[in-house]
Amino acid sequence: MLTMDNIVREGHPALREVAKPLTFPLSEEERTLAHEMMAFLENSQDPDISEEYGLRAGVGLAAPQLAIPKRMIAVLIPGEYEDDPPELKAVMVNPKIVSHSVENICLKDGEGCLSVDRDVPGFVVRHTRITVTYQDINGKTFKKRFKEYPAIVLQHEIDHLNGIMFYDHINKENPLNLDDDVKILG
Ligand code: UDB
Ligand code: ZN
Repeated sequence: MLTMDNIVREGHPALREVAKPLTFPLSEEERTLAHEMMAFLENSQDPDISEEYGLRAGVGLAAPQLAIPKRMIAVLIPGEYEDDPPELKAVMVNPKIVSHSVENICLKDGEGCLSVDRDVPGFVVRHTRITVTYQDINGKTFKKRFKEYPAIVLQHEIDHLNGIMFYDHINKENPLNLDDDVKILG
């Protein structure tokens, strides 16, 4: 199983590369990767398993974080209440933001990253709503709209496919500067 030891940290060149599109059918290895990435998120959100293996509770993971330069992400956003079905559970292959809102949003407490072992304060401004095209592991194509928290997570993960880290979006001079038309979530 994947643990924090499999996740590369800032400074590793894999996090700054532009990942390559996948072609179908996926190889056996690529299908296994998809399942392992989702299993990591599930394990990380399980209190017993995460404690036993020292996992941070993750909502998203991108293949470049495993030093695999391929355009694959996994997202697992829990439902509002315990035992609710997940708000979003998906492995997305070749995800692409094809349109987005003019309105922007950011998380009240900023962002962190499984590949970043420090607190980086500052607002990370994202699009409030996005339309994403992607393929599932079988090559079926989807076009879906996401808003608010799921949209933020997807933008964070798709950034990883393009070598972009969350703190690249933080205003260097004034990290807590925010245009007054940006919505704050949380
Ligand atoms: C995370 N987790 O996974 F609302 F069950 C962050 C870390 C960096 C703190 C582990 C997170 O926000 N957990 C969380 C939030 C909830 C409910 C819950 C767990 N990521 C993903 C990442 O680093 N992917 O590359 C960072 C998030 C910051 C904003 C979007 C993704
Ligand atoms: Zn990240």
